[in-house]
Amino acid sequence: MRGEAVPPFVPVPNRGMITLSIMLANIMQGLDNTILNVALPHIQGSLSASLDQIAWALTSYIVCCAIMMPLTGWLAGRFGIKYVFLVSVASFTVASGTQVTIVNDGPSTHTWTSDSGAWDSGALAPGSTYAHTFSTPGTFGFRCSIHPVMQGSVTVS
Ligand SMILES: [Cu+2]
Repeated sequence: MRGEAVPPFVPVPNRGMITLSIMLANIMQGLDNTILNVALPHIQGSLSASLDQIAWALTSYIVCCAIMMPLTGWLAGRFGIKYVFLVSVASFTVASGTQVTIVNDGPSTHTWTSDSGAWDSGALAPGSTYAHTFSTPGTFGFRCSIHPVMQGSVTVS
């Protein structure tokens, strides 16, 4: 580097938007780091898991981070920083899944039952909610098992 001329300043188009997108991706990563710790007791309760069993969720997350950190540098050198960044954000968004929450705001009890048996809310009293996360794209039919006339479908793209 000694003796080389400093390259002239080249203005970067959309510098603000580029900065903002990188900041948002960093915030997303930071949230992802902490959200599992916050959600762990709730996940443990939902799965009726012991402390040893649920600790594996954190252990596997840490192992994945340990694998991906050095790999990111290699991938960025091989494919380019911009491409690796875009693929990372896109795959994170897809892998996060789409959660649908159904609210029974009617006066009678209903169920939200999948036609394929993938989910079943059980009896939903008026005012109660039920959430299901769709991890694969497709169209999923559902019905109310109390009132079989009530049918519908959810399309996940
Ligand atoms: Cu019903």
